[in-house]
Amino acid sequence: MREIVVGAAQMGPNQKSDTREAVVARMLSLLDQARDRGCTLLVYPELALTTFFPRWYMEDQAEVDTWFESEMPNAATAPLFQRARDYGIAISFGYAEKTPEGQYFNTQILTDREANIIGKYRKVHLPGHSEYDTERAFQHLEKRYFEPGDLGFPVWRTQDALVGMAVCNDRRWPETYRVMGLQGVELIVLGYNTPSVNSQMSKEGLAERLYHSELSMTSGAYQNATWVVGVAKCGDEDGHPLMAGSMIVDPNGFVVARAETEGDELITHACDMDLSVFGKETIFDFDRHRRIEHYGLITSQTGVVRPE
Ligand code: CDT
Repeated sequence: MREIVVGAAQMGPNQKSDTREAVVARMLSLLDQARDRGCTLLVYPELALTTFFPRWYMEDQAEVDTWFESEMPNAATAPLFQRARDYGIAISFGYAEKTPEGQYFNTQILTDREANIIGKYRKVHLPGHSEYDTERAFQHLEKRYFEPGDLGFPVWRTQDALVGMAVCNDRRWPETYRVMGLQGVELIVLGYNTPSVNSQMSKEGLAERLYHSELSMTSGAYQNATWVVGVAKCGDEDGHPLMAGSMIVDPNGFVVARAETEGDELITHACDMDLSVFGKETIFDFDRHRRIEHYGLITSQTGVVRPE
């Protein structure tokens, strides 16, 4: 059996005033728990090291830069890499990346069990807006602070499996899963920071938000016969609630582990990679059943064009 014991390290809130060191201390505690439960891969959320800073409008680039990491590992995260290496646990987490060329991305990395970074993914689907929006209950300025990812949706071979990554809003787009599905992906790991209410429609509350998140991940898993692990940063960040709902979804689209709290919480599952084989060889055997002659609009057109 090709098994990866996956841990989803849901994190409670990071306040604006929290230092990277304080956050990493909590990540280390989750790593200790993951070791006790036999994990070989531990997944943390999007922007794990900081608060979800795109809710704050900033004009001073020097201030914006304080939320970004210009190298990884760095002084604050070195203890996490060191302990992951000691335990032989691969890790994946999200952070705001500033490149040496001065580009800014919403990034997630994947290591092997020796803590070498073997994969990097940069968020493709950036939600929100780039200028201050007076119509919203709160801001979501990802389009202001990040560029769309430039690495596509690669898949890496590690721990005898094919593993891909996505970040938050990416999980709502079927293209995300399908591009990795076409590379044979067996496990997709993703982190998210999702506000508990819709900033543009206050009556859309927590229940709907949790439902849409689950719907997106379970359908992506089923339609591509892959494991999906979604990990939240959640709880109240400086008065702004983020939803929880971290889960591990099997290749048939069933939730096999689910977080129960809105704080630091580890959920785990021994994921059999071979569970994806049946779906990939039958109903979702892309080679036999896909009809690409009818899919051209998906890559030639971005928005909706209605007939006259
Ligand atoms: N972080 C992130 O991508 N959050 C979005 C919120 C969308 S509302 C502008 C999400 O899809 O969960």
